[in-house]
Amino acid sequence: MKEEKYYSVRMRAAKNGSHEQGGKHISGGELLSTYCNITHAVNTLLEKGLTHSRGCPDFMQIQFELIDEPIRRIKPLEIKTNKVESAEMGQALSWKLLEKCGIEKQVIEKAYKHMTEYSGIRGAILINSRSGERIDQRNEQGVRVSRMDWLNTDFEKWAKYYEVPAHSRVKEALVLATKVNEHPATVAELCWSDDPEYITGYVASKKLGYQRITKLKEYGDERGCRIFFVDCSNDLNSYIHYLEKQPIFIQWKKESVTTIQ
Ligand code: PML
Ligand code: MG
Repeated sequence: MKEEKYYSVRMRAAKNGSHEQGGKHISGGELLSTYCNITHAVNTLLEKGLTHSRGCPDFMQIQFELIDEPIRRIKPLEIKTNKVESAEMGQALSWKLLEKCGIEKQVIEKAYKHMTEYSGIRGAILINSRSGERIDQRNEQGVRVSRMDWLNTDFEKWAKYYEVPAHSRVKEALVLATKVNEHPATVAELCWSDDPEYITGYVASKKLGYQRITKLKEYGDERGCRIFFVDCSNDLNSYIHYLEKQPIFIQWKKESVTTIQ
């Protein structure tokens, strides 16, 4: 049976002009949709961009395009929620987890510096997992991971099973982390939200799964960023191509549950 055709639907919103004009990044979003569902997908992203706590956008772009390549289906990373009482404790835990992924202290230190320097950019920044140097050349744009999704019905079953809030934010972050960490060149990912009203962030890797940390910054802080620690001696361009272009659907089956430490 031939698979139904899917479209990648994307949104980005900014304030004080477009991103290209130096406007402040407000929100971005990614969905995969069938042709029949495009209106719904566009409306979902429109609503997301219009209601973000970073502010009201005066620029928004929503676009869709047909996906020609076959869509890969992968299972979500295992999830663990680490409850911490302060941002300091949360950050200390993120260091510990990154060290468990084999990343040296001085590289983590550099990553945290990048985090402050590049906070507010709309894509992720890629750093060499051994030196800590930034390796993508995308400046304030960063690399935007795209073409991925998870059917809501499947996600909701998963969220119920793991007793995790069935919020689109958790879904979107886990979809992205799963896609990124599926690639053999990704050593780990560190993320905290640029939403001033959202203080939960995470460290993710193949081995550790998706490790949510309930407090990584102070409430009201607009700084946030995604950093991928990459061991990519072979081909950075093909790595970036995977992040931007490889279509991925997350699929979950209760039978495939494994546990992480
Ligand atoms: C974001 O705001 O997009 C990043 C949110 C990361 C954490 C999501 C969660 O697991 O609660
Ligand atoms: Mg955001």
